[in-house]
Amino acid sequence: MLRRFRERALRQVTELAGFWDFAFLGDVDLDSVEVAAIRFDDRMAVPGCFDATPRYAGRRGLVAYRTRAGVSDATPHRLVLDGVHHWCRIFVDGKPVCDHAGGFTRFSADFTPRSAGEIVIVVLVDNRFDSQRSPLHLEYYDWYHFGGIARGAELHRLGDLWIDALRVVTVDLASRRVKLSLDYSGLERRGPTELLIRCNGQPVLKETLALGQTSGTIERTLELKGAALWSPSEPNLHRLSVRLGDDDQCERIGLRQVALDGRRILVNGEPVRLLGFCRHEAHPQFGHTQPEQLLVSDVQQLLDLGCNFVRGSHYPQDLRFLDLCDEAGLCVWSESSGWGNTRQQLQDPHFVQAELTTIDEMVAAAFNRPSVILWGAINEAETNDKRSRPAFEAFLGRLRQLDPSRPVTYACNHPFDDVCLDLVDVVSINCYPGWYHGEIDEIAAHLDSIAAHLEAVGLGDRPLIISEIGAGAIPGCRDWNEQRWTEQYQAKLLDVVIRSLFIERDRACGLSIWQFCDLRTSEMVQRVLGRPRGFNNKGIVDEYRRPKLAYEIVKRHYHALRGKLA
Ligand code: ADA
Repeated sequence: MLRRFRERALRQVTELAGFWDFAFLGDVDLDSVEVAAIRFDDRMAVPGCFDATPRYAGRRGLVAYRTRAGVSDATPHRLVLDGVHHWCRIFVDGKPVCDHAGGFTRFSADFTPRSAGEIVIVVLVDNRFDSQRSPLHLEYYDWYHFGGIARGAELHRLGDLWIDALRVVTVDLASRRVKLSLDYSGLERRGPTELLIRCNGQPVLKETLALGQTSGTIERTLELKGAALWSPSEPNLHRLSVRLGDDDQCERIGLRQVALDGRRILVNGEPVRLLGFCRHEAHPQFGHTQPEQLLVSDVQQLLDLGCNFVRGSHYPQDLRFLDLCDEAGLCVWSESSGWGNTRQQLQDPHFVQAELTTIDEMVAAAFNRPSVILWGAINEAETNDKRSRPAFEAFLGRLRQLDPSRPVTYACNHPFDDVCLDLVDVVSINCYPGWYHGEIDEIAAHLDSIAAHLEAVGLGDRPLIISEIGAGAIPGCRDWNEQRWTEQYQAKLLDVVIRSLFIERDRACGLSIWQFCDLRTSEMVQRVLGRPRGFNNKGIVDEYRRPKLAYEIVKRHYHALRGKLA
């Protein structure tokens, strides 16, 4: 996958994007499929979602993708896939090497080819709903679950010693000190091995190590003297490259610290008011795949709107989107996959494990992105039932364990009876006054009652983000009555929301309006009947990113509010 920086200079990496052979197998039993007998009678783009193409639109079933790649020797290799929906099984030269569930995270499959030459990679991909096999893709969720190899694919030659992960955390701003952790693996214990670290091309550390184990973690503290800090207004980035033996990895880091001070979120000690949108990764023509031009265009529009914040709803966003946010100074809430999960699901060890795995993958992939300032667990779960609490303890605990440097949250839609909110660092509330209940003139009172309740339950001193609020507007629907579903109603509602939250009050430190763009909803009849066009129409731009009336109103407010924080 082409990132905004070169991830490796030494490791042999083959980009697998392009046109793969394709076969739609349909509603067949996965285990009965004989891979060698598949007749590949079509072709498909990778990355891409097959069911966003006209021939397979709306179809669910098992499909097969096939490509070939060259390998130069019989040392360990790794296939790196950035997102396959919803479930897949990977075969290399006919042998199964990995199963994976969950479409929005990077994972990898290791194998050792028999010899130098050509290998054949087949990926069986399943976009059918199956709560056992893909517990994180459930039909009732309020978005259309597209299928396919939706994000990038690469083949890496690992050789005999390789870097598995690189994590960099800012430990002291004044001295520009960062802590670097490097996970490595190898085939055998090695003699002296060189470790070389450079920042922006300049050597900052050179050592010869005796690696006593075949795998382990190397930790070093580095002082990056004179390195400019990253902040939303000055998003300075630095290239940190590590070479271990013959392998290497480069990260583009930002020096910054996120902290909390009562009701405020601080970046480098400065309070930030988060002004933004919830963003889905969906497009009628590309499904969950995000072509570069779409990513650039979304970031341009978010900046044009005056945003400094994006909530990646309701799953980890494309890594290239995070790269662009790093450059633009857009702060990101990175959220694990989930939507409205019930207490039964949250008590099911299989579901909990799937969620924990996705959390691990999300954090591993986005750890070094300075734009990510907040980790979020599942959206709108049944957190008003105490039986859901152990699952949330596990999710938030895992996030903290993997990364103590960022605060954690989840989007709660039970502001008055949630029983897990004390577990978070930042309280985040989804609410729809003026849309699902009450009228526009009741919005301010509703926000006050949420604040009063938080105070009453001892959460009055924690930062508060209104993580969803909004109104549906069918694109082009304007009417003298300005009733619900018109663009005027949405514009009026969002005007009142922003005034109430930030001009007339200052309890909240953030807002992510629901939502940035319209998107297709689930095919379930109950869902479609409540969603004109079969779309969630609460976008401020439609699915082709054409602005609605509310765009200019939000833009005016957000630009005026930026920089006006005491
Ligand atoms: C919820 C949910 C969103 C969306 C929204 C709506 O708050 O988190 O994904 O479904 O409701 O539009 O009703």
